[in-house]
Amino acid sequence: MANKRTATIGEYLIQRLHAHGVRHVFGIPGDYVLGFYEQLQQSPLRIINMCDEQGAGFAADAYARVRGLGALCVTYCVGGLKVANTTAEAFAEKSPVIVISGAPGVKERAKNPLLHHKVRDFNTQKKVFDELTVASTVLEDPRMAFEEIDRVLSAALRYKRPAYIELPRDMVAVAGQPHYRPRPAEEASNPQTLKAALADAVEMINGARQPVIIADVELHRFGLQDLLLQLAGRTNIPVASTLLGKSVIGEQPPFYMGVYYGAMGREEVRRYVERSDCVILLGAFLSDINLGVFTARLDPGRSIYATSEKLSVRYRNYEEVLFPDFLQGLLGGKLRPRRPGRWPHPVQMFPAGPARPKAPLTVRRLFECLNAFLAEDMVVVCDAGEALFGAADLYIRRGTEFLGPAYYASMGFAVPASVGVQLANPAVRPLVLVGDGAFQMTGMEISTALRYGLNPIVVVLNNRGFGTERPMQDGPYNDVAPWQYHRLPEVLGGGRGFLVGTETELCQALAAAAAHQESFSLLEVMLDPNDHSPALQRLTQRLARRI
Ligand SMILES: Cc1ncc(C[n+]2csc(CCOP(=O)(O)OP(=O)(O)O)c2C)c(N)n1
Ligand SMILES: [Mg+2]
Repeated sequence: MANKRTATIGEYLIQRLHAHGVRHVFGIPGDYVLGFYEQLQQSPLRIINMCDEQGAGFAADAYARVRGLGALCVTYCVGGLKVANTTAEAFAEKSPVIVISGAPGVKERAKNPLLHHKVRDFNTQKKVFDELTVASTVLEDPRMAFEEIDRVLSAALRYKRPAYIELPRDMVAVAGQPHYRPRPAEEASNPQTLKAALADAVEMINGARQPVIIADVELHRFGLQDLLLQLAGRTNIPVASTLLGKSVIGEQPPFYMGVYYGAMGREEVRRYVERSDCVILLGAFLSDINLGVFTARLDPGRSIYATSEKLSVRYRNYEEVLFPDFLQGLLGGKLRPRRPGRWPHPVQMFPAGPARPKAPLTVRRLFECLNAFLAEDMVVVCDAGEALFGAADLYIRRGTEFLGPAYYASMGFAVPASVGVQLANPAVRPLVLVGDGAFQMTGMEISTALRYGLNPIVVVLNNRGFGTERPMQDGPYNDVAPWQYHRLPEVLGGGRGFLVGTETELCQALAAAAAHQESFSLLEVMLDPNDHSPALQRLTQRLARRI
C-alpha cells in the first residue's frame, strides 16, 4: 500500500459515500459538475438521472429513509436551489441526504466575475443550505477536503439530517491530504446523567397507572425498532405511533394500538393516550400534522420525552444522554412488568369482495380495498393530501413500510420517492398514493421509473383538484387542469394505465397491476371532489363539535 497514490477530492467523496452504504446518486448534470459526473460514472456508484432536480431530491430522501444515507448531485444554483425544498423536508423529517453541488472553480472566483448561474455572490447557495442542513462545506482547500468530507458525513449520520457539500470544479481532480485516515466518530453519554435520567424515568413509569409509549420516526432512523419491541414486550406497555412514525414497528405486535393522531385519529386511541398518566414519547416530533393538527392534548408534566436531541422527564431536562443509550438503559433497568391490560387494537381487515360493485368509488372504499390488496413486499409511499390522511388507517404488515411527508407535507414527494425506495431495496414494490394536484408537480418521474426498469403501482386520486383544501376554503384556485393520467403510458412508451370509476374496476385494475411486473402501472381513480377520507372527516366533525 506504500506506493498507493493519494485519492483526488472527488474520488475520496465517492469512496466515503460507498463506505456508508450509498450505491446510487440522484441528479442532473451541468457544466460545473461534469468532471465529478465522469468520476461517478467510473465508480461503483450508479448515477440515476431524474426528470427534474426536485425529483432527485425526493428520491434521495426516500433512499436515505430506507437505506440510512442518500445522495444527490446537481449543478450550481439552477440545480442546487431546486432541491432547497426537498432538503428542507429531509431536514424537518430527519432524513440524512448528502447534497453535492458543483460550483465555479476556486480560481475562476478571483475578481468576482459574472459567471453564469451566479446569484448575488459565490456564497449565495452555500448560505441557503446553511439554513437547511446540519453541516455544510465548500471543498476549496485540498489540505482540509478529506477531513471536511468526513465531518459533514458524520454530522448527517449523527443527527439524521441532510448535509451540503459544494465541489468547485477545479478541485474535483486535485489530490487531497496524503496518508489521511478517517477518525471514527466517538460519542458517549455522560454516565452520571444517564443514570440519573434512567432512575427518574423508571420511577415515573413504575408509579404510573396507565403508561403508554408513543413511537416515532427516530426509532426508525436510528434502527432501534427491536429495542422498542423488547421494551414493550417485556413490560406490557402498549404502543401508539404517530403518522410520521407509522409502521415503525408494523401493526401486528399485540401491544400495538394504532396511530395517535389527535382528533384525526381513531377516537379510542386518542382517549387511551390522553388519559395516560405517563406518556413515553420515543424519538417523537411534537408537530401539528404529526399529532393531528393541534388537536393532540399531551401534557409535559405527564410525559417522558426522549430524542437524539433532547431528553426530559416531566419538566426536568437531561443533557449529554444519547438516545440509544437511554432506550437500552430502560430495557436493562428495573421497569416492572405489567399484566396485559385492555387497550385498543388496529382495525385489521375489510370485506373481501366489492360491497357495491357498480357504485362510484368513495375515498373510504378506495382505502378499504387497498388495505385488502396490500402485500408483504409492498412499501406504501404517500403524497400530501387525502393520500396521506387516508393511509393513516392502512394496516401495514411489517416494520418500515410506510413513507410519507407527514410533517413538512410538501406535495410532489411520492412518485419520485418511489424511485428512491425501489433502488434502495429492490426486493420491495412501491404502492404509490398520490393526489392529482401533487401528481401534476412531479408525476413525470414515473418516466424515470420506466427508464431504470422499476415497477411501482401508482394510484392517482383524481378528485379534480386540491381536495383537502376545499373544506377550509373553496374557489376555482383549488381546481387543477383535467389530465388523462391513465393515458400517460402512450406518451412515455411503456407502463400500463387504468381508468377506475367503480369498485369492480378497482379490483380488476389492482389484480392486473399486481400481475404486471415488467414496468409501472398507473391507476387513475375517479373520486368526487367533495368526498373525503375518514381521517379528514373525523377532524372536521370534532372541530365542528367544539365550535
Ligand atoms: C408544494 C406544496 N404546495 C402547496 C401545498 C398546499 N397544499 C396542501 S394539500 C394541497 C392540495 C393537494 O391536492 P392533491 O394532491 O390533489 O390532493 P388532495 O388534497 O386532492 O387529496 C395543497 C395545495 C403543499 N402542501 N405543498
Ligand atoms: Mg386532488
